[in-house]
Amino acid sequence: MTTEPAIGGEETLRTAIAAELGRARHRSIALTESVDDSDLTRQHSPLMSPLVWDYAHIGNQEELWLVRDVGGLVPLRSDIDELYDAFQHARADRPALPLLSPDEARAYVRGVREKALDVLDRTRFRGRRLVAGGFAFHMIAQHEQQHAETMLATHQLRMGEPVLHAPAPPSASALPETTEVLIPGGPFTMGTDTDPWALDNERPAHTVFVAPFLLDTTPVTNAAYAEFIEAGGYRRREWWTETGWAHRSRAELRAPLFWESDSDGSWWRRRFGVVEPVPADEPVVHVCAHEAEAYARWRGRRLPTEAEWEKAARHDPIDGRSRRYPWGAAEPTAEHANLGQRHLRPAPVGAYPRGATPAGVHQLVGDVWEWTSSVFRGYPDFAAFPYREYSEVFLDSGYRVLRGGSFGTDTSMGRATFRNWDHPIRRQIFAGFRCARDVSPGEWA
Ligand code: AVJ
Ligand code: FE
Repeated sequence: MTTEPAIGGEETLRTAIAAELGRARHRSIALTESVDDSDLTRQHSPLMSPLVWDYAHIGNQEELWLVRDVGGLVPLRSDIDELYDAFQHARADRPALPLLSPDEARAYVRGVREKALDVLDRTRFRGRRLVAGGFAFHMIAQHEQQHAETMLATHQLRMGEPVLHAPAPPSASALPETTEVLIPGGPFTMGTDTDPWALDNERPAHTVFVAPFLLDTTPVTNAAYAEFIEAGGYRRREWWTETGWAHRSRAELRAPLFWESDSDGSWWRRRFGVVEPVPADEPVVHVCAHEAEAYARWRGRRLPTEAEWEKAARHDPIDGRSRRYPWGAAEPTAEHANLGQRHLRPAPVGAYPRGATPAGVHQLVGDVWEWTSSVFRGYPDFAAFPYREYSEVFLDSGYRVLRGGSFGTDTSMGRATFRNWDHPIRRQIFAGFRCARDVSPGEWA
């Protein structure tokens, strides 16, 4: 079903979309203006594009979809499509390309945005599925925000003095009453048909049966993770999967990325250029899926499946329906979740009691992406829309699903149907995890 807003609704939607595009642009400008040209064009890590590539790529996607496709306008620069096509050049090779200079990139994205806003002004949000309900515009705003998170990860990898600043997150105000809760077994609706901004991989809505399981009420903290290290977590093969152990050996993993230990055994971390003691009660971040699984096995736990995560985050056992957010239908505010780069770090566990589920699961959304045990697959009857390269080409290829968003994820992707994915070995993303376990016979009868 397409949504066909009334005329008054159409103006409201147009204003809301313009605001979302503006918010995304404000953020990408902040991420690129905070460093000099050499930092924009440099390769901070072979895992990442130069910042100036992300910036021009944001403009290029906007040109392809909003200016050319929706607007039917002539290209501003058809000569650069190939340079900014993510499938043409690996991230590591991008610094060597004849990219637009920082000033050229700024002029380009400004020019594209001017045209895109003209298109927005004269587009009726009906008819073609691409524009129904304003979808293409919101897709492009989400695309820019996703690259803003990627640029934030590049900032974290950048060496040098701090250039980004943000207030500290709230402190813990109400710890969950228990360390784990029972999520009852039975069916729930996973994915969505009706969320206007849901991307192709979140569709369609379908019923999934989930066996009863226990889920931790918080993500795993740095203190808990440090205990795992202390217990020989990185030295004891029995807690790792075969693939995980092989990777831990090859990559010589010894602690989360960006951690260093002191001679007295205490842990320090580098965070956006600041070296600081690792805070005990924040969710651990910058671990790969293999580290998460080893930790879970050590604790007699496992990672939740993607379906378990989504059921815990959305299923309302009273009316049987799936909600948009763990706390209900209200749009995320600063009280609900640590999203949107409002802070440059995860908040301590217990900092967002208002964002908890009715069953008492805290911080499912925000703070850190949570690794799941699920490989990225299409839901039954998945259909790529509007392009195969957003999701389809990544399905069934060994990518692991991450859920819930991080402190660096925009609120527009805070909905509990949103799916992220990456290689299980990746650690530069803002990823942590929480543990789950099966219900043992006789327990929670
Ligand atoms: C959904 C975060 C895995 O960055 O590769 C950006 C998002 N897709 N441009 C990615 C995306 C196209 C994607 N992730
Ligand atoms: Fe992209």
